[in-house]
Amino acid sequence: MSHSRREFVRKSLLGAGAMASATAGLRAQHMPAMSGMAMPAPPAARAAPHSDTHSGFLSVQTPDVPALSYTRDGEVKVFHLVAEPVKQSFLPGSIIDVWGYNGSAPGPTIEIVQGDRVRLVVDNHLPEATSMHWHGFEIPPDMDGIPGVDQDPIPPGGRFVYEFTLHQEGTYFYHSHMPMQEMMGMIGLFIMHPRQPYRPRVDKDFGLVLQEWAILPNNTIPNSLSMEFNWLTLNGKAGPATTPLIVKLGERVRIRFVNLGMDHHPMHLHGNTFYVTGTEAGRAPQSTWRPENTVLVGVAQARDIEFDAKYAGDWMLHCHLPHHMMNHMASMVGPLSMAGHGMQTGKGMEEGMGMLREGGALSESNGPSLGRGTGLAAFDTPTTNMPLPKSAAPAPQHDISKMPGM
Ligand SMILES: [Cu+2]
Repeated sequence: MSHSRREFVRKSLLGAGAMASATAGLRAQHMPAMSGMAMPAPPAARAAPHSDTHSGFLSVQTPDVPALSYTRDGEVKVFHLVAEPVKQSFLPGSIIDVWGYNGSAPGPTIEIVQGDRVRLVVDNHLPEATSMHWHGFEIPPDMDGIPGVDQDPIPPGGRFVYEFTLHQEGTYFYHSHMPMQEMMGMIGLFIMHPRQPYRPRVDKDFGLVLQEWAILPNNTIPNSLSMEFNWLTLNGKAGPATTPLIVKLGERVRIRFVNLGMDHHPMHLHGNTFYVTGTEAGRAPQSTWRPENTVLVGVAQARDIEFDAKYAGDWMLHCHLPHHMMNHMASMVGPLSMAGHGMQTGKGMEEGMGMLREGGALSESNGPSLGRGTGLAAFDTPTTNMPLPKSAAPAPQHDISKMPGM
């Protein structure tokens, strides 16, 4: 291994079983504030790259998700979010129609410093009403964003302006408070930096939003009613299109996970031991830290992990639910589609939710057609979810009747 090769520990974020090798653009932080401007910067300024610090604090990097810059109105930091349809590339060639904010799903990352007063202008460019909830924020109820309780829904073409002072610190997020809009992608990270930096300080700070989607064959629109999901994305990307988190050997690293979907995700890091240092309610007391390598990130939760990058190499980071380790349930596509079963466009709610009408998954009628094949049955199609060398390629079809003992 060359010296330069050893200098870097490369973290590969993967939702599937293949190693990602592409390096990543890392996101940056806010534009310098422009005093006296109450209204948001134009889109070009919002997308502009930033340097590596944020008001003296280390900025959180959210690969593949832009930062949201702000303008100033006196002491108030003014952010502008536009709820709108987004075309999100989960993988090259898989362009999915989702909903998000400012052209991104998840929405752009907001960073503030504990004690800041913020104004959040939310415009609704969706074809239906929406509202914005500030998850876990200790703010007045009329700013909590619950339609029918705290405010009227924001109609299509409408605007609602939220404004409050934030005394908390930690990993938070914003999301639409319409459940089916949550399942269309409407969430974004909201980082509250503490007035005094956490100890020990980290050298790299990353944020990852976990989302899952049910996208039926030949569709580009997620089925938000489905109870079964076939895509897991990290910051809107499925492995191997996820961007590796690049750190130097010896650096202290923080990764902030946020999860909004129908499943909890046990996020597992290879080759390293970490400590859970924070939840969706801020920093955890050091007395509660314990060594782990898998952290369960429940729905609507945030978990911060920290570790010292002591070991050079490409280390996989993935949800350990076996189905969530596959892209698009790739190893099941062949047998399912060959047998003519599985979720299909235009079917009823039960099928869409993975509920079977013709007996259970292990029943005589469904058993052979659901789940993966073994390569032995006549209708099996050898499938794989990664390129393999010829010697490891799936075997050709067997005639099961000619196998020994049959
Ligand atoms: Cu998972």
